[in-house]
Amino acid sequence: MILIGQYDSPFVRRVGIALTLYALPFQHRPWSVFSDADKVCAVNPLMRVPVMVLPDGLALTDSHMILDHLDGLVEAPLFPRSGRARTLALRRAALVCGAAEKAVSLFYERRLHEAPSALWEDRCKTQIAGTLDALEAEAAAGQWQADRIGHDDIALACAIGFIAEAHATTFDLSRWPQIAARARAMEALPAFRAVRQPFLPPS
Ligand SMILES: N[C@@H](CCC(=O)N[C@@H](CS)C(=O)NCC(=O)O)C(=O)O
Repeated sequence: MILIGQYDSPFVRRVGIALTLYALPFQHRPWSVFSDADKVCAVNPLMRVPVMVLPDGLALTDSHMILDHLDGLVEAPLFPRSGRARTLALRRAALVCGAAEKAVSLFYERRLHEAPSALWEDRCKTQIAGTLDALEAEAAAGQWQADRIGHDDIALACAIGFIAEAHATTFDLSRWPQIAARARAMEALPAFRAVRQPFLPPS
């Protein structure tokens, strides 16, 4: 299997961490969606990462879909296989990844437009902060199990890491102490330390 994309993407990184925790062998091609756009486009017409190229050449896109495929390859998947626990974990992962998507969108708005739209910036900031508020409340209420690491937790660490680096002066993480602490604890683990890359703005 070949994982395409740089680890400063929260979506590529969550797949790389899952592969590492699963001890599944893979090759990594750290292609940029900007400077390597032609190569990314050849495997994904959406020109987005992550892309996972399977041994038969089939290219999967979107971190959720890729993780669903990986979960089918292992005995102990990082999303529960069924039941309420699965629904809750999928829901949390969707919220976390949604916040990460808005954080990427906010970054592109600021970086790629000469005059960023204040309306769009404010909307993204509201969406990100509101989602983190909701997740913080759930963590504070003990609704986020502390004794296991799942895809939702990995997504959280990747999203918080991206927000901290790409939007250091926009968001003060001390507003979300529980989820920030949870992310910090995961970042100390070997798989998270092995699969990381400082944020590189597109040139
Ligand atoms: N929902 C997707 C989001 C992927 C995504 O937004 N990737 C970004 C990099 S962080 C990208 O490829 N952006 C380039 C673009 O959208 O043109 C996933 O979970 O994989």
